[in-house]
Amino acid sequence: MLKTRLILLLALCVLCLQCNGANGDLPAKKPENAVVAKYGYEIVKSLPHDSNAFTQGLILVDGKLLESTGQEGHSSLRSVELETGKILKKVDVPSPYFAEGIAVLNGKVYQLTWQHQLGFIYDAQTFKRIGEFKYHGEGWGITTDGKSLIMSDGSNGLRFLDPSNFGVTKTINVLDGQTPVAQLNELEYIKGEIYANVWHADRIAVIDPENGHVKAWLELTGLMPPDAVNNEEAVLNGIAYDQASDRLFVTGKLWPLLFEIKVKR
Ligand SMILES: [Ca+2]
Repeated sequence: MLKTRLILLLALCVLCLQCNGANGDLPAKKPENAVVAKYGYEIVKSLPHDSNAFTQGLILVDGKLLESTGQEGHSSLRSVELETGKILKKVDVPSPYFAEGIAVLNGKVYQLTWQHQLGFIYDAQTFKRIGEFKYHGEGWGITTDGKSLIMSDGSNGLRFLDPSNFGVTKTINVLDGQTPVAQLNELEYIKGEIYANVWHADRIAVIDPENGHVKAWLELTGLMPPDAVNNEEAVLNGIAYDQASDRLFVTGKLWPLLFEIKVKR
């Protein structure tokens, strides 16, 4: 009897090992349309923001906000006091240019323009214009991983540019599962991930810079009450990360407020 039980037990063990051999040796394949994570938010602080600023680029450098504003005839590069929204320094971008995103790398501000395939380079301290650069297609958002400039152009592609010659070194296609995420707008590189506004969406894509996969959506619905803005183009656009204090700020075009938020994962 004991012998029979032992044989049965042995047979069961062999079966289990075979099962593991078939399914356990390889990592489980991720479904192609796996639902990505959704992150929530908590408002840490609400701060004043110029409700005439058509925000197209937002970054935080040395505790000060740098902001690029768009629209022809109203475009600018400005330095803004974080706590008060007071404009500390501003240079206008003349017509016909429509300014877009900005990034700071090695003491220089790089500013895109929407449809002129031309970017401007400024000294980050003085805002003196010290150069220009060209690119194909439209310019929407721009950020940096500390080596490359990374730009969006309204499609689901993000281009990595070599800042020494503005050549494209890599392009990633941003996908939510298998679905392209087009109209990527203002960008921010945060701790190895790219955060991207999507034009007219109340959420931010958190993107893997290696392969373009959307790792999560930061859902920001309700951040700015709809009745607080009176323009259908007054949409969420503007992400700034302060590396020194690990703080995250977001705003929108023509929004009267800028929010420090905490991401709830
Ligand atoms: Ca940004």
